[in-house]
Order: sequence, then structure tokens, then C-alpha cells
Amino acid sequence: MTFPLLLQAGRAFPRTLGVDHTLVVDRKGIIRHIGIRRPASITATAVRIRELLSVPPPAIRLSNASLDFGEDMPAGLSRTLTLVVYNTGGESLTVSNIQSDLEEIDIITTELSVAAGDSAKVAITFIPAETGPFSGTIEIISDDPENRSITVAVSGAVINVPLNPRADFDNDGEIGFSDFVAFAQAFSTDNPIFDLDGSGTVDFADFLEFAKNFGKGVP
Ligand SMILES: [Ca+2]
Ligand SMILES: [Ca+2]
Repeated sequence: MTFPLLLQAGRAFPRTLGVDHTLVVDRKGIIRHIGIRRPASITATAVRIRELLSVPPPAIRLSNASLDFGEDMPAGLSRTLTLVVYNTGGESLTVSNIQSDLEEIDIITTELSVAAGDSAKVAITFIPAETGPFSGTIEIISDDPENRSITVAVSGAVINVPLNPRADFDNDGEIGFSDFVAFAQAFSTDNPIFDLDGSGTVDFADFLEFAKNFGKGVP
């Protein structure tokens, strides 16, 4: 039995069925009622159909119409934003795909189910491939009958992190492997030359600062 047929049945249930049993199936194809061919049962079937028809379909709402990754994304470092998918409908919402036209966008969860009145978080990660501004969209495909496809605008810009010339510890004009070896030997000490953030210890934060500058030449 198809949904349009059920809609018809909801308006005027046929009194002269040619079969012995009547099935009521919801929008997702699940059998919700089995009736027999007796007037009382047919009335009960009609009541069940009207109940099912009164449940609103799934309705998708999003926390953001757009996702702004910021104008200061450091090259080489990814950034993750959260998109919340709400279901304001009466039946459970099925998201069958979440995709982007940007290759740098990574979405781990691309299929999800959201109960009526509930919500689910989706992590959207941008992994920079080159510097400069970027824009694109994320498309969410669901079974909301009025919004099978919703798009979210994505924008931001990737910048080159300013060079820290102090990371060229051996002053050979390049922040390279020899500097890394020197840094590694000074790790965990209080040597101020290698304590790039001035915290008093040569630690992991200094390594991150060093890593951002690795491979760059010093003017
Ligand atoms: Ca060097
Ligand atoms: Ca430090």
C-alpha cells in the first residue's frame, strides 16, 4: 500500500474491500495496524489511519545557516566547527548524506538518525591545502519531505603563520633539521634560547611553535 493510497483512505475509507485484511503502513513502510473486514474493525482502522496522518513528518532545522572558519586559519592546521541538526517534526528524521563541494572539508559522520524533538551534532573539519580565502557549501540530504536538500555556506581564509626567526637556532638562514636536533637536546631544560614562548621551560608548546616555522627560510 503506497502513501498516496493511504491518504485517500484517510479521507474516505472504502467500505467494500476486496480483501480479508487491511494493513495500515506509515510513511517509512512500517505496518502500524492490521484490521479485518468487519464494520467495527474497519472503523478502528480508519481511526488508526487518521492518527498516523496527524503525526507531522520529520522536519530538519540547522543551528547555522553558514559556517565561518575565520579569516586567520594557520596553514597546515585543521579547524573543526560543530553543526547541530534538529528534528522539529513528529517522526524520526533520517539524514542519508552530508557532503561538501570543498575537498578540504572532512565530515566523518555522513549518515544519522534524529528522533522527533531531538538533535545531533556533526563535526565539520577544514584541512587547509593552500593559502587564501575559500568558500563553498555543505549539503545535507534527509527525509524531511519539504527539505530533502539543505545547504550551508562555508567560508574562511588560510594564512601563512608569521615566521618566528628565533626558531633558526643555529642562524644558518633556514629553520631546518639541525635546528630540530638542537631543540630536541634542549627539551625540558630552561634554556631561554629554545623557550620560544617564554614560559620558563622548553616544552611542547615551544615544539608546536617550532613546528609551525619548520622548513621556512629566514630573511
Ligand atoms: Ca637553522
Ligand atoms: Ca616554553
